Amino acid sequence: MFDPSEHPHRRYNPLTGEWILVSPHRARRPWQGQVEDTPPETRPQYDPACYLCPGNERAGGNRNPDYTRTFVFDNDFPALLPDTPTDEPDDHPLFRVQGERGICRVICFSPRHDLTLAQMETGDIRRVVDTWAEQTSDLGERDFIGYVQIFENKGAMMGCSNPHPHGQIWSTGRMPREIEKEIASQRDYYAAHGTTLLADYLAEEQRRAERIVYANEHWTVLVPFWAIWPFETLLVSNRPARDIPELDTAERDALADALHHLTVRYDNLFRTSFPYSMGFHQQPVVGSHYPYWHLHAHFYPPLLRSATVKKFMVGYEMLGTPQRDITAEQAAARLREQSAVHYLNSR
Ligand code: H2U
Ligand code: ZN
Repeated sequence: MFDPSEHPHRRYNPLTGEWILVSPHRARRPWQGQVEDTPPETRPQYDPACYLCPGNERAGGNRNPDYTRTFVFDNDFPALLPDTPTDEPDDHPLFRVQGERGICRVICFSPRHDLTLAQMETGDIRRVVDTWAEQTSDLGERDFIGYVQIFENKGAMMGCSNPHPHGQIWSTGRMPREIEKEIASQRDYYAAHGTTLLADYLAEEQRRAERIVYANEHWTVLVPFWAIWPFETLLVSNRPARDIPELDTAERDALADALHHLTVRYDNLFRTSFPYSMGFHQQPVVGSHYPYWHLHAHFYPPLLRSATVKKFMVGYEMLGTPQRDITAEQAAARLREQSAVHYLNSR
């Protein structure tokens, strides 16, 4: 009889409408829990050579203010520009091209060069949540912006250029590819059931209680049933909120708390500053009818077995379908059992 902890199988991702492959028989050897004792990287609180530290000069001669909480600036090397022509100059159906407008910004999470979200006080993470909300509203008011993508790229392994705690925002005229997929899935689900896809998914995850990593009154952190990355997680607001600006005080506090608990557990897992790409999926800022949208964040971390052994998305993953060995249930159990105290603070 089929046993999902033993037999190779496919799992369906209802948010994207895509299947993934799970090969649990390859990961059955017992978990060693071994960590390389890599000495923690020590960084100064202020780095005179850092282009994100307070008071320092950035590319193009701009100087950062002596900021004390968060600081946002327009990216000096933006991938998108606000005044690009948006027509489709080539009408050949096999050579489609569209001009795309946008605004790119960088958000410093803290003036402290030596911190990360995992090491910041929850009250200071809460400032970051407010900044994300302000930025979503501010960019959303531009008539040429249709979607605001907030994200953080953390760690050299993810191609992040600077360890100073920071994230980015790319806002675009049109919908990004992942958002297009999630619009279609959430819209169709809502039309058929009258409830949001993630509200029903969350209720069932709470009932099954196998993949939940952390939960507070307003947010739930879990390894999604259809996770691709070994320790991928999904943060879901318990209420079907549609975007960050809509969150009330208690929900913002709880989001900061959930981010704190998740990032601390990530760091503790391999006793390293855990690399990842994370970002929020909010309702688009154009139009006004997104009752089906349910605010959430994805964390996509590359590490597999230790601080240095990462999963590669190559070969069959590139040419066929993404595949994983350790199951989502095993990954959730490992994250759940981590201490809620950061390992650097517990020596
Ligand atoms: P990462 O988060 O991937 O490290 O990128 C940092 C961003 O900072 C990157 O998009 C921008 C780069 O364009 N940047 C500036 O805006 N000004 C600078 O002086 C250096 C880097
Ligand atoms: Zn710095």
